[in-house]
Amino acid sequence: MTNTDLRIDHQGDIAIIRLTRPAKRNALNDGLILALRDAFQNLPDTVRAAVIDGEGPHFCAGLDLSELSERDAGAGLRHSRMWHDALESIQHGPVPVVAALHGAVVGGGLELASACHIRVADASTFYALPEGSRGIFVGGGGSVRIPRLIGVARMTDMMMTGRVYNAEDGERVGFAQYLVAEGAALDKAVELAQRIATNAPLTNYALMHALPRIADQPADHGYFTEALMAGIAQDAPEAKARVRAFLEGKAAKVAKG
Ligand code: 1HE
Repeated sequence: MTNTDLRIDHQGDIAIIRLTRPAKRNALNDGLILALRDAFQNLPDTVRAAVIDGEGPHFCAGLDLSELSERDAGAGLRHSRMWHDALESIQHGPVPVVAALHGAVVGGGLELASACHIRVADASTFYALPEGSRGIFVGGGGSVRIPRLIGVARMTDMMMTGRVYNAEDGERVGFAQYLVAEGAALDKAVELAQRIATNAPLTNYALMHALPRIADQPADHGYFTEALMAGIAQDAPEAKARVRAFLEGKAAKVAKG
């Protein structure tokens, strides 16, 4: 399916997936949500990592509110499940995803960012959940993912009081793992994606699929899942080759950060 509000560019083994609806601040209408889902479900096998960014002054203004007014309860439920499906195809999709954030990262835009594995924010970024003041609730998985980043208390505060976090405070509380100068988020996100793409695919798979599930398990189950994943990962020929390369002095040492 082609949607002119989404563009996919390839840079080596990195896919750069860009929201291109700047006149509407990249607000996510149904067509754009389905295009995002389709993009992640159909990434070519050659892609090893992806970056999401947004054209114009803002990353994403969230749900396209112009589509909200006519829905009844049943349609609202199905709409939310459609978002879940799309954002799930990012979080538990084929490759790690780095979000390049700037300007507004609000409502469903924050839900989209939360479904990515790494978030890089530039100094213009701000985070908000205006659902509280619009009389609605999050519907794109935000109530599950956002508390895992910043905690239930902070999310409650954002929705109850309309609190907006700036870029610096957003990094401090855990929205973004990286904070960069204004205009530098995309370059940094691509740099990180390129680094991630050099990992063994099974390691990236474990980080995307096993780690968040282990975090949700009771400790005893988590240890067991970890052991299964560790056994599977170390059995891969690529893991053996990488360890051998280190032991033979042919692989990079860990350098001081
Ligand atoms: C939109 C949307 C939108 C902008 N749906 N049309 N999200 C919100 O409540 C955020 C609403 N948006 C804003 O607060 C501001 O637009 C921004 C802070 C993001 C950007 O401000 P600014 O001054 O740069 O742009 P603007 O002039 O407000 O917007 C430009 C146009 O985009 C304008 O349309 P125009 O026809 O008058 O040019 C806006 O109406 C339009 N626009 N945001 C529709 N969100 C799965 S559930 C998720 C639930 C939610 O996400 S609720 C939160 C929705």
